[in-house]
Amino acid sequence: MEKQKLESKRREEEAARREEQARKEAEERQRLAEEEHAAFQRELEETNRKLAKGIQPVVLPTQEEYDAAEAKVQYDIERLHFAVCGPSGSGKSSLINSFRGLKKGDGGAADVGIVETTLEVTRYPDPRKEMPYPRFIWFDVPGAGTFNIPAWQYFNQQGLFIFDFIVLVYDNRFTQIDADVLDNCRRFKIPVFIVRSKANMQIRNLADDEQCSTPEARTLFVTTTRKNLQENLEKSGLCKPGDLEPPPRVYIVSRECVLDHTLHLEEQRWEKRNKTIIPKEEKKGGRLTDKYIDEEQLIHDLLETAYDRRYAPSRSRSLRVTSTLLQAAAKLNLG
Ligand SMILES: Nc1nc2c(ncn2[C@@H]2O[C@H](COP(=O)(O)OP(=O)(O)OP(=O)(O)O)[C@@H](O)[C@H]2O)c(=O)[nH]1
Ligand SMILES: [Mg+2]
Repeated sequence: MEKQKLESKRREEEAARREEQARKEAEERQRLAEEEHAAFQRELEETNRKLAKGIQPVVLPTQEEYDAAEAKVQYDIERLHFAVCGPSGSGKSSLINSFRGLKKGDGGAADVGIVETTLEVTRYPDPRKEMPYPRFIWFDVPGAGTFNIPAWQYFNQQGLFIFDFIVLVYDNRFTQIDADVLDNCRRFKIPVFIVRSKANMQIRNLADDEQCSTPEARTLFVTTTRKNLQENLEKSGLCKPGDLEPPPRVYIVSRECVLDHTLHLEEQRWEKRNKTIIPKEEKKGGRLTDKYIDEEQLIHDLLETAYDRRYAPSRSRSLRVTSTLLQAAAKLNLG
């Protein structure tokens, strides 16, 4: 009798536990649904606000476009995909070479030139053998605003929404196309690095224009670039007082210094692995440190963000955001 009572009590407790678990799961489903609904509402309000202002609404990718972009870049969940994009001739291919420790003309290096060179999204796996580099794939994305790629279609047509990171390169003026890329990166929650390239050339030109010394031209170039980007971000509504996120920063670099620092890091790693010091005169990297501006910081931040991205469960998050946007697009009939 006693045993029966105990058994029936155990069953009651088990039933209560299951009921509690089912209640919690239902609550979680409800919370997720509300979150998605809220995200959709925000997107809808934003689109309506833009339509009311006469601004062309955001064109969101359809599921087919999303799948096609994934297939085109051979998206691999185990890898990290860096898109290097920006205006034609801004130095994207040169930067990819430097990030990969190569210079123009080396085997496997991207083509570089004064005419429009990169016309197709081109895939460059990182040739370095040590982690995390075998996970990195660099993508050279054709320039925006050229004869071949109409500006307004740039982000979607290049399938930039698929990438894990975007490096946005500009060499001259920060334009509306660049601002649109940033806006889209925020929408798709893609970490973005804004890079002002060809610093060495720009500083030389500025010293010439202003008839000043190289150090003076360098200070002027750095201050003006940072101030100008900030103003442009504010003008495009990408950075407002009271924003929770810090405003995006600009990394001012030259390809030769990016290469110099990349080679320096490689040599440091080699020395550590082999417990040997490379004689100073045989070193290829670390020779131009007095010319560095933001090269070291850029490489550091790229690696750190890649590390966070690799080990945080954010990939599923980005897919969730994408699916929310796709639903929003379907409801708005924009996709
Ligand atoms: N001085 C200097 N020249 C650079 C630098 N980076 C690129 N260039 C030059 O700028 C020109 C364009 O460089 P690319 O790397 O081909 O530029 P891109 O953005 O890939 O060009 P497209 O593929 O045509 O869009 C070339 O003549 C390069 O040699 C740099 O850091 N310093
Ligand atoms: Mg190129």
